[in-house]
Amino acid sequence: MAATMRKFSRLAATARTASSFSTAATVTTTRRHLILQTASYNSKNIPHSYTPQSHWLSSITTGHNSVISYSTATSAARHVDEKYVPNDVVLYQYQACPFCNKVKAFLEYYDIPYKIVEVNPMNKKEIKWSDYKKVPILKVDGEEMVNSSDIIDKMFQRLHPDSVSVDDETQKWLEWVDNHLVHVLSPNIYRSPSEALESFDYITTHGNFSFMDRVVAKYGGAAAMYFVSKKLKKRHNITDERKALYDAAETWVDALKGRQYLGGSEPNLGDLAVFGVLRPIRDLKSGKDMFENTRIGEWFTRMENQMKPNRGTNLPGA
Ligand SMILES: N[C@@H](CCC(=O)N[C@@H](CS)C(=O)NCC(=O)O)C(=O)O
Repeated sequence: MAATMRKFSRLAATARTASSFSTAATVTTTRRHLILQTASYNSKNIPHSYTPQSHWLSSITTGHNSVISYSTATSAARHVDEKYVPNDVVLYQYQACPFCNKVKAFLEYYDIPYKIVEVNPMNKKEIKWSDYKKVPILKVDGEEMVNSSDIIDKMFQRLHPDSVSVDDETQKWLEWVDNHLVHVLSPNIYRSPSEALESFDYITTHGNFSFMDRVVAKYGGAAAMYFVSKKLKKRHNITDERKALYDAAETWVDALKGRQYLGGSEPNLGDLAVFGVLRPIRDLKSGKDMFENTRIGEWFTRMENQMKPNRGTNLPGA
């Protein structure tokens, strides 16, 4: 009985995890010291020499307690004032977490080498050492960084030490991602029993679960999240979740105003944030529907091509 209760309370934790796709506290971080990416173009900048070739699925590796190593190419840095290369970067994450994927998009775009520790959402034993109970957590040369927007702010400052403020347009879209776009995701990916199962199949296949936890989480989590997503819809005043997703995608394409990226000819932090949170739904039914029914596909493909390819190999447990 006690064991069953424990299982259910862990399942509830998994459902909470999944629901945080959409319920995470509203974030309105002010990026006080961020730099306009374009402002840092100067003679010190190292030019691009990029070979677009990655597809996001290529970065997915499964396995329990897996640490996946991502190394960088030796080639050019992005347009940064000075090349900042930390020695040891570890991302504690859930593979399907939109906030974690935001951080990953940033690291991959800036060609920062990092390792991944896939956290088991049922016991979170991999992050027991931290007081922060969520992911992403980024450890940079031993320093703990939490909260995706704050992590990106900090890392961006280090890449661009001669900082100026982020421009208002980018700031607006960064807040839109945290306050709107992420909330549209859960009602979509858990929309129907079959989509909820598809999502949990993805979550449990790519996450860090024991065999039994995987089975329990897949079916229990899908059922729980199907119902939770209806509540989330109400909470965020969403009536038609697909329309909300399509509208968000179209809103973003309109925001580009015909530019290749929000950042112009190169992605900026706004592009990376939108791309990061949409990446986990890319191959789910909701993501496929979004690509079929909106104009976002071309920009998304351009962004995929901006990511560094995964050259990593699986390493033994964390
Ligand atoms: N505002 C945070 C939200 C982070 C968040 O809610 N993460 C979820 C995973 S998507 C989480 O760890 N939830 C707590 C849990 O799993 O118990 C951020 O941007 O990093």
